[in-house]
Amino acid sequence: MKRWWVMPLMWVGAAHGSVAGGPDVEQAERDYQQHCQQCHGVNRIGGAGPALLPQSLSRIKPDEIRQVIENGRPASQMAAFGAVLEPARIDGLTLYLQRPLAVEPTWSEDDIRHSHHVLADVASLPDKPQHNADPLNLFVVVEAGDHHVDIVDGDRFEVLARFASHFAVHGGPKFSPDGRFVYLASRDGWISLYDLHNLKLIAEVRAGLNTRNLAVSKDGRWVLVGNYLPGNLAVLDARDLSLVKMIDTVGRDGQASRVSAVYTAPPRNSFIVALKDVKEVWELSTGPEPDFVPRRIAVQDQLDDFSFSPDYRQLLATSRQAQGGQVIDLDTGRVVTDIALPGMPHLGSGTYWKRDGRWLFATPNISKGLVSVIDLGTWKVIKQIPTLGPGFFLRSHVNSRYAWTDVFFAQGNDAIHLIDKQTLEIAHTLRPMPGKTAAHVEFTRDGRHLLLSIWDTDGALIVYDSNTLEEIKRLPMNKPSGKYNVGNKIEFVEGTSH
Ligand code: DHE
Repeated sequence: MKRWWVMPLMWVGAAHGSVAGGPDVEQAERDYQQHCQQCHGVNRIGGAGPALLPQSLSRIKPDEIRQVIENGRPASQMAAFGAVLEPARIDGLTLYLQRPLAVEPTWSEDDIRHSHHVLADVASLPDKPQHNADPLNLFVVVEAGDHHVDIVDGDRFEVLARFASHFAVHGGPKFSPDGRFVYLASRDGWISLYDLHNLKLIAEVRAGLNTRNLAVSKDGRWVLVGNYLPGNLAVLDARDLSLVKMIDTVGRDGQASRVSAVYTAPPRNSFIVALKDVKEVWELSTGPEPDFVPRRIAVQDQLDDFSFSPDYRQLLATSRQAQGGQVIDLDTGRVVTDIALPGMPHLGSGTYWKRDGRWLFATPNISKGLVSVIDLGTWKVIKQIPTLGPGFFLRSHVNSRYAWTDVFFAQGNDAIHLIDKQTLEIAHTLRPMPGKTAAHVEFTRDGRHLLLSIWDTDGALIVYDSNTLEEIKRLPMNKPSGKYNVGNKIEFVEGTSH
């Protein structure tokens, strides 16, 4: 799925020295050693600054990499090198950073253990909220523009705390079952444990070099981290993030695989693991005294992206072979049916709701301007709702009559559609800040209000009344991306992401 973000590398690159008119790789390497490695690590795996590996940079346009080298990054330690390096040397560095290392970097159990820091002793902290907001109606908001996280009071819509995160916290912070703790994963592999009662960071560990996401077990004891680099899983103790076990993700046929994503399946008391390179889905029991030995479910194809039925008995997955969706029964491990879905459905961002007593599941589509609606009883597509362009997220709440979706990949991505969950028609199209990308909403715990991101360095979090659609408040923010309501997440409510 990376292809929408990756700019093609125009430089095929000579192994040594420069080619006519091309960049001087050896010079770029010397420049890296002299100017960058102190913060970004001897072999580019990161240090005080983020990792500078192709895996870490693949979503950033080369031009942006160049800009950052030249001008630095505001509100960070990243200095500007425009006055130090000539333009051709900056070009060389830009290209050098996107090249794979000659030897793939490793990250061992010892590396994980050495990176582990406990920053506060939970036992000595009050176990009641030290703020006067409703602890189950807090939002955790990721500000991607300057790598910060905000804790927002979901009744007053005020920021209670703001702290610097590691580089590129991606989707899906997860919570302890009581909602006190939140676990964040950065693309660079850093896992952070934050106490929402005391508004304090508790612990951090680097569980991998390039991480996909994390999941917390139903009982709140374990954190599972899924990595691309190295391709493996790390089981952490949820109390302090200490390493419990590392599991290499190797298929039955011996082939190593990256991990696409990990999820918790509460009714099954297990973690479900999607593997990127082998035709298997894994289930790890999190019951009492778990051994974290995977149950391997053989599937017909590598599954790219998936979601669950409301009872977690079935997996809805996109598969290259089925050219659409595939339904897999998690108990039998069998494919129940294929679902003909056009384009590239983004099942992980899909959501379900009830209509006339039946469960429906709707998914946005990242290559076509439509939202597909599936009847979960028959697995038939009952409606394709045309939108203004391909979208990324879809979100609702049991108390909202609308499902909100964006047109992230379209020219006019300042638009937001509100789909009426009963008529399955677009009821409203809003343009909250014309010219600026609008995407990703999350509802308050009672569903009366919702927060929408304006995805821009000069962006905002806009609070709406979910019934009247009246704008209640605007909080200026720097590229707010995902936001997560504690109550909705720990109760796994209908309409939100799990
Ligand atoms: Fe995400 C969630 C994968 C690109 C913002 N994204 C997720 C999850 C996965 C995923 C597996 C679920 C995590 C969970 O619940 O724990 N994302 C991918 C990709 O494979 C993809 C397409 C390419 C990649 O490089 O990884 C991708 N994602 C992006 C972006 O470019 C976005 C827009 C900006 C960013 O931060 O990188 C982005 N992803 C998000 C957000 C969520 C997310 C905001 C959380 C959704 C939610 O509400 O739970």
